[in-house]
Amino acid sequence: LVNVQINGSHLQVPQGTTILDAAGKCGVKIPTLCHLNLKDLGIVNQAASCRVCMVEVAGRHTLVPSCAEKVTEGMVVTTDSLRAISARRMSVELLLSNHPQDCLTCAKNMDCRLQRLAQELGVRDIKWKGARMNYAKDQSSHSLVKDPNKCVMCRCCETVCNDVQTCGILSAVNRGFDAIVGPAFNLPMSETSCTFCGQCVAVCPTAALTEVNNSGLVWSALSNPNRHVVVQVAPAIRVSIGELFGMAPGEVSTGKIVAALKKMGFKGVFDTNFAADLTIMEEAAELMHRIQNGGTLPMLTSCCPAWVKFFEHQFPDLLDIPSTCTSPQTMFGVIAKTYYAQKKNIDPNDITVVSIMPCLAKKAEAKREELTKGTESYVDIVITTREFAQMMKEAGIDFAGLKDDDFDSLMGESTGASAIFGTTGGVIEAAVRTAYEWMTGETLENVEFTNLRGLEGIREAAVSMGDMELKIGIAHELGNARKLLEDIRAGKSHYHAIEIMACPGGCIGGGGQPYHHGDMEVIKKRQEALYREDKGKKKRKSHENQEVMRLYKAFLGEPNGKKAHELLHTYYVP
Ligand code: HC1
Ligand code: SF4
Repeated sequence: LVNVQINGSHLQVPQGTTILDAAGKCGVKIPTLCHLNLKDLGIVNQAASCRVCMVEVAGRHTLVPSCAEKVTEGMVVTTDSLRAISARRMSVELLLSNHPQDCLTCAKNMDCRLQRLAQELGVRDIKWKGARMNYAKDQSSHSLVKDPNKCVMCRCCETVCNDVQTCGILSAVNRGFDAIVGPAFNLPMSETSCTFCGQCVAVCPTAALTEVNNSGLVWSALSNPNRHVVVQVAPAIRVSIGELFGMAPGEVSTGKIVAALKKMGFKGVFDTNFAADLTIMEEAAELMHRIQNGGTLPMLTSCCPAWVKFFEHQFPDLLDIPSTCTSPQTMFGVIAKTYYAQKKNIDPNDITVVSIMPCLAKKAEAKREELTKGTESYVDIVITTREFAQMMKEAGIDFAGLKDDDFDSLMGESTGASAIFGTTGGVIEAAVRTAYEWMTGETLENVEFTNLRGLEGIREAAVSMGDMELKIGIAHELGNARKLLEDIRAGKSHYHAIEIMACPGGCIGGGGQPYHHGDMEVIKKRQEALYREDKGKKKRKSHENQEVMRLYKAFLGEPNGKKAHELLHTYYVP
């Protein structure tokens, strides 16, 4: 242990602790901008570029960045001297001198760490008025917008993209005054191997990286009397949206979401969980078929669109191993424009399907050529949790005060199996519940496969199914997925089935969720809420979903059968 003194407080901390972390231990908050510590992953953004966390160390002539400087025995640190505070304020002023001043209309207004710092440090005037960067915005993708003029070179996005996701899309480009973080050669994002996972957006402190905002499209569809606008809500939204209305992380607000959507004028308010149960019917059937007929194993889940992009870009030689099932989002869109349209006697061309997703990659998924029919999509508009919350604020909806309402029927019923889709390990647990009963012919009494749960990046478990031991692998975050894929490529994988989700914790940590700033405690709370939701359901296996069973009987035929294949399965493109 090392003895240090911070603002007069004496404390002992382990060797190797930074001044910033030591200060935190004695309740001294040092402001930061570029600091990002993904503790659970052991990944820290090492940039130390913003110079906001400068402090005084006795005996040193210059101030030091507290995020990068480690404590030493007997160190005496002052964080609140006039000199330290002035230096900090000057760093922020310098950043602001080259930053667009459109805070009032900025996508990150009230959610921007630079803005908050300026406010906390009492910056009222910017002494330097100089040249400004003048880059064009990159709006080439369906998922994210990159505005280099708002880049503060904190490198958080680069750390997440390279070290966590191993995608290597973002790095420092250009020099000196023109330096920004972006793709090599400043290529448009749509021309890179970006997966659109949105984790760079999740950690960007400013509006240099934001989502493509589709809320205006939803408002116009809703106000068009000729459109029959229906909406689906992803599993992960219900355990996070409350955070944007002052509720605690992990409060479940399914009923309030439904009530809000009905107030907003949607003609049908449905549940992606219904489609998740449908996905399990197809995926469990496909897994059984592969096992019983010597098909390609392991089978990989295919519901996460960033993961799909990742394997298409990085492992084009393995395109036959993912399940051919489309995602629940897509399955919902397909069923809405076929079965639902027929049942309700509505021309599918008059239906607009809106999705509320925790994910930026879902926006791109909806536009994939093979998932659209002709020029029309099955899913027309995708908005994130954040956009949905913003829309409710625009509409003056008092979310926290809403009375619970129920999803509409035909595509509104769901089981506990689908509730857990939103967390890492949930999709494979849901698939196992159904595959177990189908393969053994026995009733599964204990549906909770706790050995599949947790938040470790890579997990494995074996589940006995009659004579067979089903070996399962699970990974979340793309860097972990890469490891499992490399084993498969090298012929070293022993799994029958693997679940992969691109974001930390699965969809609960998606790029469209309330900003979690890398705090896994928030993600843990959202995860616990999903397991509570599952526990509270009477039906906890996807094949017990009566609306799904009726859909097969009246329209689809057999799971994994001809019609189901035509409508609910896809292919992958290198
Ligand atoms: Fe997900 Fe999925 S769970 S991908 O994480 O399979 O986005 O929530 O909607 O489609 O159901 C996301 C969440 C979501 C799909 C489902
Ligand atoms: Fe990298 Fe994901 Fe951001 Fe694309 S969306 S640049 S893959 S972190």
